[in-house]
Amino acid sequence: MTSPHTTNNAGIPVESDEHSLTIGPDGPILLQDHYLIEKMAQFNRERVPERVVHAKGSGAYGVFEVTNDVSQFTRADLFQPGRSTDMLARFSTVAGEQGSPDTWRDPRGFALKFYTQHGNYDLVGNNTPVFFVRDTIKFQDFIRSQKRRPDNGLRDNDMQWDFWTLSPESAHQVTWLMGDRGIPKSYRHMNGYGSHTFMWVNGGGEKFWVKYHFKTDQGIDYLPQQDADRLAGENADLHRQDLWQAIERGDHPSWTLYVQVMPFDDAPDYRFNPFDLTKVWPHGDYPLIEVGRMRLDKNPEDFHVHIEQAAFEPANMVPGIAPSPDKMLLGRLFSYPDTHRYRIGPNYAQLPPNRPHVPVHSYAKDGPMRFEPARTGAPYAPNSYGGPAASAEAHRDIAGWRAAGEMVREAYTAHREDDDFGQPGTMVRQVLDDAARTRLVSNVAGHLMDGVSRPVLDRALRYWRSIDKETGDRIATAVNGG
Ligand code: HDE
Repeated sequence: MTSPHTTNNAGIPVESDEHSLTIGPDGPILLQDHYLIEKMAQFNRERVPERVVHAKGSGAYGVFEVTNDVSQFTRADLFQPGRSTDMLARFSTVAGEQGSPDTWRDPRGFALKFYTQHGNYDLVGNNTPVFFVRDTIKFQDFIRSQKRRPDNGLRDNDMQWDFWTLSPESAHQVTWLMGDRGIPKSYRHMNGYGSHTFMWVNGGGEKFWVKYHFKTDQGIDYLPQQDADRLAGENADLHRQDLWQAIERGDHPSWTLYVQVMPFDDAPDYRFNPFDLTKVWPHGDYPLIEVGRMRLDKNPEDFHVHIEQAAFEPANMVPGIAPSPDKMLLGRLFSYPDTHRYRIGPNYAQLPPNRPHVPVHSYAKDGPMRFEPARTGAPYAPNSYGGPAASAEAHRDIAGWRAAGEMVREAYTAHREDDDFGQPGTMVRQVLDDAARTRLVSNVAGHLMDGVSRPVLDRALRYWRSIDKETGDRIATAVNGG
């Protein structure tokens, strides 16, 4: 097969990719070498800004298939019996930049986009069921404490522990992060969680609170700290490579989706605030109900187009699914489309990974890089020319919860177990075995001995003793060299 002739971006054959146009061999370069200028200018614009968090990631396309009948809980199209829905997944680390190692200790993003019959449903979760903070207003401070210092551009464990120990609601997520699951063996070997509580609404208008759990069918597996440190130097792209190669060889990774369902009226009297993102719902209270399976079977044709420009947004909820009063989730509904407009551009929703697989009848028009023509003749609503009209039926789910009262800035305190250290303590004592507890102690001590100064260090030891006295004492002994 003969290779095609190179063309410029306008499809015109070019003369050379080796020599620019000059006057004589030593002469000045000519401005009319349009192709040279196009090449340089295009190169200068190859990057879009990396994501401010979750910059390093990898993804693939796949299919979600329903395996159980949950229509009694939701009318969402993608969860109806027999349904199969195309989807995109992107996994990521959180704090590292684009080129950072895949094996650094960090939560992992687990972002999903389902191309449903009622438009895109995005479930933008993590590989952990909880988070470090419970109010959106703390997120920016939290992330700054985890990323680089403004003065020397270095990451700094002192800063991390300073923030964590001054924010005791972080204890559950920090315990999780410092344990085995803080460094998954690969993206295929971790679970995914919707993390927040969401509302589901069935065909009869009945409401439920739900939490999503995607359990890996490859089995949970992790990397010990020493192996992860070594691999970070040997192959920074280990998890990207693993995912790509597994799909290429036909070993398509899959996850089984389960939900926990809480009856709507249980929420006010539950033992802790069910909308608090630092808490899990014990399975004894609300057992897992199987929903379906997602399988990733197609690598992206072009990483930049399909993965770098993928734009996930928690506000993309389809009929049958709605937000809960989780303050983190509510903040995220605003933040994501805002970042996409800045990072990718205002018409980001038209790009291949973001485009719904159903027709768009929006009145949006124009703007930079618009390439889909507006499909409405009269670009305003209401109009007398048969333009699209909004449907009260489609959005009845959103008007889902009652709220009344004064404007307040208030902590959750109304429930019996709204404390910060109870659930992480249970995790250490009842979920981890002896060997896992020993690795936790060693991971935390190693981290604390790397640049954490007093008084932050003392506060960190008190924090761990509040989670679990014995574990805290063991960490103190390791740190103080006793
Ligand atoms: Fe994100 N987060 N986040 N986040 N997040 C972003 O969106 C934000 C939070 C998560 O693969 C950003 O496109 C706020 C929780 C994933 O493209 C940004 C808050 C959870 C991804 C943003 C949170 C997540 C992001 C950065 C506090 C798990 C990567 C670039 C309320 C349940 C998605 C971007 C992908 C990315 C904001 C907290 C998951 C800045 C304000 C909690 C998986 O918009």
